[in-house]
Amino acid sequence: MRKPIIAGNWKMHKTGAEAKQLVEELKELIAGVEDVEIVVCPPFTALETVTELCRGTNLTVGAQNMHWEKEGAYTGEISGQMLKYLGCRYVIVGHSERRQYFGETNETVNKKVKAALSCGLYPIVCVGETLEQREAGITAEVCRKQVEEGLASLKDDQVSRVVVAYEPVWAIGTGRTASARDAEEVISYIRSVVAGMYGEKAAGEMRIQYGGSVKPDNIKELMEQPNIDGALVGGASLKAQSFAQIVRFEG
Ligand code: G2H
Repeated sequence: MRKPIIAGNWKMHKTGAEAKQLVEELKELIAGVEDVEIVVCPPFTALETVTELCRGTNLTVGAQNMHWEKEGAYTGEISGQMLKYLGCRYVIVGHSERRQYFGETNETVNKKVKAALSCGLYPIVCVGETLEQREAGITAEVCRKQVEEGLASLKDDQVSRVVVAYEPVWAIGTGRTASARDAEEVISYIRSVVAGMYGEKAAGEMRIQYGGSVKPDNIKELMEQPNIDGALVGGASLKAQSFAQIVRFEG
């Protein structure tokens, strides 16, 4: 059985003080939830505060990006080891905003995924098509390529530690959500691509989330789909109340 995973991607929001307030509110609202893995992904500057506050609770912490090298002359970058040392468990890799604004490619995604796994982090690897690609009928092809290249040449025992987030770019922050049925269709296709790469067992164990304008009023239907194992939540994770409702699959 795959344990559902709901992750909040705070993007470039929340100072340390604001992060503290949000986590303190959230901790109360999600107390006792054990059947869902709950992750918050603050910006780098709030990670230390948040990991401290989450220690010993049912909340785990992820970063939003990392570099693939362990260390070196890479001004402005952060390594997986640094994140691990802070107490992060997850790291988001290849979010569409990083692909769109910061030149992330399937190749750099693959390097980051491997680096994350080798230092004990669990990568949340984002894939998804643009509106133009969807309208051109190439959603499956785009997602297949992102999965095949992004998850290329992993060791067999690493595959089930990867989480994939299917995030159609046209649904991100736009208020437009893919219908639960459309999301399920692409996600089950992604699972079949993973099966082709690493076998049915590994694909069956891998958790695949949906992301893109997830809110309390659409989480229940999304989670009812057999292949959707959770959500990567942006805007609605910035308020404790709405994120807690999503974690509880409550509309
Ligand atoms: C997609 C998502 C979180 P939002 O980027 O990764 O953001 O829920 O605001 O669409």
